[in-house]
Parts: sequence; structure tokens; C-alpha cells
Amino acid sequence: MKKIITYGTFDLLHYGHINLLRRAKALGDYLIVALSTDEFNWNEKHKKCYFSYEERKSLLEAIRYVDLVIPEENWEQKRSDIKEFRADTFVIGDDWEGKFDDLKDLCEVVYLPRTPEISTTQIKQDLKMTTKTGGDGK
Ligand code: C2G
Repeated sequence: MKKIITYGTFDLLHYGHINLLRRAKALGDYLIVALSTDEFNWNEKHKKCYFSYEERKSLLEAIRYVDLVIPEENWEQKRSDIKEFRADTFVIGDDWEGKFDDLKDLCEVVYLPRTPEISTTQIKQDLKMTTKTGGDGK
């Protein structure tokens, strides 16, 4: 059984995330998602999530491509996660291109093209626009 592992915040889950998860799963048989905790997001990524860890976890667990969700609590846990879960492949979007090549002694490392036109930040900005202008966005 080929095991894949990936990491992320997955806040305001959108089709860019789903595209990533679908392609990651297609590389193997079992997909583990290490989901950034609220503390990790705030302290290390300076992201304030709209949905809590538990809410984001339950959303991910409802996705057909996802087999297991574990917490991502720090930047350093990847090596021990890969060993502990015997992951064959580490996958992440190419906005991280090259950043995790140090894992190549442990497993295959794959950077997948991001879905370019969507991001959680963009969604938040667009929503701010619509509420300000009374919903028609003009
Ligand atoms: N993603 C994508 N296309 C988008 C947005 C996101 O392919 N339009 C991918 C990202 O490249 C990442 C995953 O979806 O692989 C989750 O994205 P984020 O929640 O933004 O994760 P990030 O903050 O990049 O966290 O230790 C690694 C970090 O936890 C990665």
C-alpha cells in the first residue's frame, strides 16, 4: 500500500485544496493529511483561521480522497511523521517548490502545480468587497 502524506491549513476549504488532495491521492493508495493546528497557524504562519482545527478536521475527513488527518504542530515533525506512518511520498503545492527537498532521503517528494486563481486570502478579500458594496460587488 503506497502511502502519501501532505500538510496544510485548509481553511475555508475550496476547490484548489480539493484539486491538490485528489492529485495527491492519485499518486498512491492512502492519503494522510497533517492539518495545521490553530496554535501552529497563529504562532508560526501568522494565519488566523476562520474555522477551528476541529472544524477543518471534520471537513477534511469528509473528503473521499482523505484517509487520515493528523495534527501539524510544528515545522520539524515531517521527518518523524514520514517514518512513523511509513509514507512513501510527500506531496505539497508548488508554492513550496524546493522547500522540502531535504526529505528526499526519506521518501519521494512531489510538488504539484497550485490551482492558480483561487486562495483563501482571495475569498476573504472578495467577501469583504461584497459586504462593503451591499452584495453586488460593484
Ligand atoms: N493549494 C493549491 N491551490 C490553491 C491553494 C492551495 O494547490 N489555490 C495547496 C497548497 O499548495 C497546499 C495545500 O493546498 O499544498 C494546502 O494549502 P494551505 O492550506 O495554504 O497550506 P499551507 O499554508 O501552504 O501549509 O508545513 C507545510 C504547511 O503546513 C503548508
